[in-house]
Amino acid sequence: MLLCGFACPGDTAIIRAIKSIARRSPFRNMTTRGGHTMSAAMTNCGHCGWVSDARGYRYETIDPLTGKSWPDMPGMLARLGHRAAAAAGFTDFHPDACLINRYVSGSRMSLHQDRDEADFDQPIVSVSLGIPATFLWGGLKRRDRPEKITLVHGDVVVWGGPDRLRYHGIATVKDDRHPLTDHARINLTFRKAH
Ligand code: MD3
Ligand code: FE
Repeated sequence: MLLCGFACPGDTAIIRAIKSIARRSPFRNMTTRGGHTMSAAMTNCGHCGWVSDARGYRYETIDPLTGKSWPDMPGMLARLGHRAAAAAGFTDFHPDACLINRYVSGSRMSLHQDRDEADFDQPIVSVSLGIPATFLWGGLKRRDRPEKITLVHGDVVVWGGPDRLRYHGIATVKDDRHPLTDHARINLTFRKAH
């Protein structure tokens, strides 16, 4: 379910919270198991955070870059994720992880499934901020031709039920400017990892 502009009220507070998180756990370009560097920079907040390195993908309670726990998920962000899930009919969504992706011109995310979470009955809530991007919404098989959906500042999408394991990605981001994020797109994904 696409909730257009759901995150617009409070957007400046969200950006401020992300800057505070990134001072403690900086954005970094993680590597894949295959040794490729991801073009989107990432950090996390919450009890656990998504990490990728030569050993693969997983959730960790310690940020490997700092050796400390990930920054707490601000109540304001946890409530945003909870409210969006509820608006889409998912009650009792209490995220324990929030992955924060930062894209600039040339960044992309290739088609993948999100399968590192314990319970696929729990939805994922994504919040788009800053410059627009073309979201690629595929099917349950990698070869299914993805639909293109433009996501703009403030859009929130709730992915659950039969769509939870659909392949998805972000097409190469084009340069643009937004008053709150300058040349970047920031995407938050609220997850129940454990
Ligand atoms: C559809 N991020 O972090 S969010 C990711 O915009 C990721 O940064 C993209 O894919 C981004 O894993 C897309 C939207 C999203 C997230 C999870 C999904 C779409 C999804 C899970 C199932 C189906
Ligand atoms: Fe994903």
